[in-house]
Amino acid sequence: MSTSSNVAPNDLSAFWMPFTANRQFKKTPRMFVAAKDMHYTTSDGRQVLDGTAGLWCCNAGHARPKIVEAIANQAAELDYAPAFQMGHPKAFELANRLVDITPAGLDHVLFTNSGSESVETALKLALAYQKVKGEGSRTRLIGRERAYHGVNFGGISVGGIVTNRKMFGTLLAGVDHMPHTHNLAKNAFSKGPPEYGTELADELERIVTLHDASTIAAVIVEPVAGSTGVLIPPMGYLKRLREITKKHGILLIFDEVITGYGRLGTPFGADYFGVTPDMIVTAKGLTNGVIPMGAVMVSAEIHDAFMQGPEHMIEFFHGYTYSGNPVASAAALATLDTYREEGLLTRGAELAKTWEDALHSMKGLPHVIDVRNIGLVGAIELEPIPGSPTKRAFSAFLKAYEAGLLVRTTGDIIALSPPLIISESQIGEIVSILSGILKTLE
Ligand code: PXG
Repeated sequence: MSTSSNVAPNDLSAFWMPFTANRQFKKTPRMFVAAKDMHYTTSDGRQVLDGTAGLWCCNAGHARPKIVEAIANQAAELDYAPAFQMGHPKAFELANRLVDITPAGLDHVLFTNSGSESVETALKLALAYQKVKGEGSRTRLIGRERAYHGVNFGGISVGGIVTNRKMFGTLLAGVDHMPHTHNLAKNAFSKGPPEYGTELADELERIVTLHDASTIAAVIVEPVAGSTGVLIPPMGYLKRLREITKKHGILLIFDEVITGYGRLGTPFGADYFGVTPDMIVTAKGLTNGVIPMGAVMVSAEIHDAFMQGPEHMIEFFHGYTYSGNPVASAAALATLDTYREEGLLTRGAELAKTWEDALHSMKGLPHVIDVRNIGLVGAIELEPIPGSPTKRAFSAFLKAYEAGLLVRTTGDIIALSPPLIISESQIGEIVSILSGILKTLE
């Protein structure tokens, strides 16, 4: 048996790391030991510029004083309150604050602990809503190829990631997928939403015709698909999805785990694209990544449909031990304060042009087959090494880390999503480090 006294502090074998090449990592570990504002400090004492806001979540940068203080105070004052049949004021305050910044009509909030749980919550709510409305035949869920909706069974079922579909059995039944919208032949080096592909939304009509609208509960999409490589929707595509779903009585769920809380230069992707879904799924930036928490914002129509029957009965049979946890709620409130005080939910719009120009200066560098951007998100897609997909981008990631820059890679795509506090000169730094590396890649 291991105890804290007999495990060497540098023994890395026990922790089976998530979504990580464990053997590669443990041979040459990369450890962060501190973080402040735009930088991480490594265990060998180097500063690394955060080009990815952690994992797309530290939108206000690191170790922000208000958030740190709120967490400490809350832990001392009220550490935990039962989430079921009991309440505490900060969860209610937080829900009100979220409703204030969410598009009109999304008036109610359910809390979770992660993006994955927010996705499951939204999918279950969609099915239960159709049931309480008397449309219980609407059991089908529609997702999209190359979609990422977290790691749980509902999310991997509506998601469109081949490894999930290959590795984890039969998944949920009754799910269909729209085609993804990524098309380099037509759209490479687009600035902002690409022009070609709006009509791909009409694939939803085809799916509705195939299954009949009376069997379909909801469609879920990421406004911008993040983790499969920053796939930006064609102009007008999301509006068209909204029209089709409305016409057929199908709920539209936006998974804004990445696009929420200022990433596109607007509070939510829904604002950027001018499309209001029936639910918005969030997490990550809600607490600046500091404490795990997610939130699902839902329409009054959905909420009200459940508020019937005897008043002592639970209306929606779902929730987590930590839904609206006091310390997480305090962290989220302090995060929203920080966003408001520093104008961060719209700062991305002010920086978007500088960001766009900086990224597109990498067009023409070796192996670069696309550069794309929206708000404060960007991607550089590389030509894969023949026979060794992902290797070229992974080696760019390792070299960037050595050179003092944190990037993310997925396949042969380098993704960038810095904290929204980034300065123009730090944008320049990202591009100059990355350009240097791209020139040296095999
Ligand atoms: N939906 C979307 C759209 C996401 O991007 C999740 C759900 C799941 O969230 P949780 O909190 O359960 O991880 C995500 C998460 C990356 C990366 O670098 C992306 C995510 C997570 C970690 C890394 O692409 N997205």
